[in-house]
Formats: sequence, structure tokens, C-alpha cells
Amino acid sequence: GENIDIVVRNLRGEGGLSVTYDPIVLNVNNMELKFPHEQFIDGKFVGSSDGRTFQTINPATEKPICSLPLATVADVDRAVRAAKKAFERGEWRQMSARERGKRLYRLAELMEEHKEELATLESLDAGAVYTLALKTHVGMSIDVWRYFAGWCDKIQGKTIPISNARPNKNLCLTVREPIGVVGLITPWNYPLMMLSWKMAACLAAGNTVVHKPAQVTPLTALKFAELSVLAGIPPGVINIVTGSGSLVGNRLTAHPDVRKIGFTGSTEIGATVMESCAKSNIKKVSLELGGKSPLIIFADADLEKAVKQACGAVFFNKGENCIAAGRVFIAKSIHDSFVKKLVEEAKQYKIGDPLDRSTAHGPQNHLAHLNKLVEYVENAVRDGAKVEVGGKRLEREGLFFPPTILSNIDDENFAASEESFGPIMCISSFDDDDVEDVLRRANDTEFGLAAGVFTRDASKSLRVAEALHAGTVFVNTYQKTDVAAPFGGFKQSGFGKDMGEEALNEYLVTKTITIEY
Ligand code: TAP
Repeated sequence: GENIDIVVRNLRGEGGLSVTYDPIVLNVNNMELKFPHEQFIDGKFVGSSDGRTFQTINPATEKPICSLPLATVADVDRAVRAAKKAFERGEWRQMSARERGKRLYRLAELMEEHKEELATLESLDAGAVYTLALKTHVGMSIDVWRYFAGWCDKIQGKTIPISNARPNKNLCLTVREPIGVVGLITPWNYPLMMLSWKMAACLAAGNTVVHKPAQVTPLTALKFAELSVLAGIPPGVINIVTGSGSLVGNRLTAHPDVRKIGFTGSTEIGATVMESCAKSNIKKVSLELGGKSPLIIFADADLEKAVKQACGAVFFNKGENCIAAGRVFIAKSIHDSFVKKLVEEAKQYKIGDPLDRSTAHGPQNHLAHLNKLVEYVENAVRDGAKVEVGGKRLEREGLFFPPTILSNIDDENFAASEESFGPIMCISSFDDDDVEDVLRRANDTEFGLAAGVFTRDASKSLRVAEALHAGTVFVNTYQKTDVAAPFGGFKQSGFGKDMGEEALNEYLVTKTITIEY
């Protein structure tokens, strides 16, 4: 490709910031889309140490978009060295917290200016429906950068009354400090948003970072890296390595100079990450893992709303959604009519090209995932599930799997406990009057990410919300997350929060200073 030099001159009157790279240029979605396709280390876009590459695929066409460097252990080590230097000796550490905040605000502004490009890229690389990508994948990313930009100069310690060493006196205070080099490892379902949820809090706290996006969806992270240069984030503060989890991710978790890992992904890999963090150098770690979130619909719910929300709870982002309602419990007295309405609603989702403005349901993220969904339905049916609608790959170009509804899922069914991470609603029924029993079944899972309840009875909703073992409970709504509200799981859904003030704790350490006078 051609070499381009982007200079932002009108950015609050400041100019001179530029970034040079070898771009991929596509004419797509009524725009010229330019983006880097190399990894980003120490402020520069570079290839891998051994020159090897891999391709990233557009799931709507199954055709390659471009090739990227397949990072090596040497690349990770180089990125960690850059991050360490930036943390220990760079401008980042010297600048005031308020200045750090200004640059993060500027980054959010640049993301806003480039949101159509970012959303188009997310659509091409992850199969995200463009309209949803604008609002959620990119929109919520921008929000989270703004939210944490505002925290930078509000991170403060305490003055604590301790007993005095008489006749002298003592003053005790705490200071909240960044940890150092942080490794971030994220999945493919919301590539830019998962990066942003973690990295915004991490940088607001003053750390430096090496990020590994999922290998199947690396592109928005690289476009983001380009914008970070234009926002004035110094070299080495953000590094993005593109490669596999088993090699690059594993090296990050084991690296002796990385002091914290923020991980989002499966429970299985989360366990190996935690083990590697423990064995290498007792890294601090936070894990956002799998879920099988129960949604309970009581007979006294606003049923029209509950139908729409239950479908959204499962089919949002083609089900590639960590808090997707993995199990829907419906009161027996309304079960049959409610399922009928759900099926009607599921059939209305317009399936097609994710860039088409009228599409509601795009292709699944990548082939291996789609194949797992096909197998998931087969296993559920083997265990007694009834397919109400969908259930098979669509015969058309692209990785399309329709909104699917399975009923008659009893507690022993494979689909009662396994996460699908796709657009598959798993329905079980319960006795209207036995609230205790449905709560027991809803909590009978090793996951605890989210849960939901629909009822018009206010005290029932509060009793149920209190009894559900999940990090987030929705009442008469679902899917309503916000950058200001802490988000994260219980049990094997992991620990440590993203978003909200609490997320800062994941990226800070507290120093106690005691003075005698
Ligand atoms: P994973 O297979 O766990 O992958 C997540 C990330 O970890 C990827 O970047 C992956 O790299 C990397 N990785 C793989 N092996 C590794 C290792 N040995 N050491 C370090 N890193 C390694 O998950 P997935 O299938 O991509 O994502 C789906 C899962 O994520 C679901 O279970 C879902 O529930 C969960 N999820 C949870 C949340 C929250 S907030 N709790 C949000 C989204 C998703 P590569 O894949 O590139 O090789």
C-alpha cells in the first residue's frame, strides 16, 4: 500500500502529531476506509520478528480482509520493554493526572470523529451489525474513555487516624499508585469495547499496557492505536500485539515484568491465565469469564415488554454476548402463549449484510464458533429439547445462524448448563407459585455473571434480585449496562470489575505512608 502521513492540525489548535503506516485502503460502506495492519509497539507500526503473518476473515463473505503480523514471543518481550520504559522513565509518569485526563478526553474525541470508520471495521472483522456497532461497540467505547478520562485527577487516598507513638504524633496517609506494565487479553465478541472497558481504567490509573486482541478480530485495536498517537499518548504507553493466545497471551501472563493481567474470555482459559499469573510472579489478575445467565419471567409481568426484552437478552449481537440470557424460565400458566410470541418475534429479525442499515442480525464471528452452535443444538435436541424456530446454519454466503428457540430444556439437558455464546434461547418452565424452586434452579450454575427477572410485583422482584447469585441483576429490563456501573461476575464467571469507579481498583495499588513528628 501507499504510505500516508496523517496530521491533525485543528485539534484544539494543537498540531504536529502524526503517524506513518502502510495502510489497507478499502472503499466500503460509502466511505474510504484506511487502517493499519501491523502490530503497534513503542509508537510504531511494525511487522513480526520472524516476518510471519496470518489473515483475518470477513464473516459475511468468508473472504480475507488483509494479513497481519503473527506476533512472536520476541515481539511480546519487545512490547513489554517499551511499556516498562514508558512507565519508569517516560513522559506519561511525569505528566500531571489532569494532563493525562486531557489526553484521554482527546482520544475519546478522535474516536467520535472516526466512529463511522471504527464501526465499519468492526462490522467487517467481527460481523457486527453496523447500526449496533455505532451505538454499542463504538459508542460505548467512546463513553468509557470519557468516563475514565474524568477520573484521572480524582484518584486520591485518605488521611487515617492511627494511634500516636506518644509523646510524638503520627500522620498516616494512603496514596493510590499505578501498578506498572499491565497485560490486557480480550475476546472477539466486542473487540473495541472489550479493549476500551479495560484499557480506559488502566490508563486513567497511570499504567502502561500491552494488549492482545483476539486473533480473529484484531483490526479495530490497530485503528484505535493510530488514534492514540494523534491524541498525544506517548510511545510505549499503549502497545498492541497481534497473535495467538497460546503463544502471545501465554507469554504476557508469564512475563516477569508484567505486574497485572486484565482478562476477558472463557472460564477454561481464565483458569490457565490465573495459574500462569500465580506461578510467574504473583501478578494481580482480574477475570471476566463465561456466563449462563438466568432470566425469569413471572406470569404477572408486562408480557409485551418481556417478549421483546427476552429476545434482546438472547439475540443481541447475534448472541455473542457475555451477559446473554443463557436460560429463560417461563411461568407454566403463560408458557405456551409466551413461547408462541417469542417465535413470532424471533422470525422478525432481518438477517443479512451487517453493513445494510435494515439488518438486525449479522453473521457469527468466525467459522469454528458457528460450527459449535450447530453442534450445540444437536446436543440439546439429543437431550430432549424441542426446536421452536431456527437451529441450522443458513444456506447462503457467510457465517449465518438464525435466531433460534429451544423449548423443553429440563435441568439435565446439556443446554441447561452449557453456554452457547450464540443466538440460541433455551427455555424451561416453572410452577407459577414456586418462587423458591425457580430460584434454586436459576442459581444451580457455576456461573454468576448476570440474571434477570420480569414481574409487576415490586416486592417479589426485590426478593428475587436479592436471592440471585450474579454480579448484575436486571429487573424489568435486560442488557442495560452503563459505563458508570460496575460490571463483573460471581463464582466461575470470575472476579474484578470493569467500568464504574470500582474498575480503577483493578489497576491501582495502595501505599500507606506513616510519618512521625
Ligand atoms: P477464549 O478462548 O478464552 O479467548 C479469550 C482471549 O484469550 C483471546 O484473546 C485468546 O487468544 C486468549 N487466549 C487463549 N489462550 C490463552 C492462553 N493460554 N493464555 C493467555 N491468553 C489466551 O474465549 P473466546 O472463545 O475468545 O471468548 C468467548 C468467551 O468469553 C465466552 O465464554 C464468553 O462468555 C467470555 N466473555 C466474557 C465476557 C465478560 S465481560 N465476562 C465478555 C465477553 C466474552 P486467541 O483466541 O486470539 O488465540
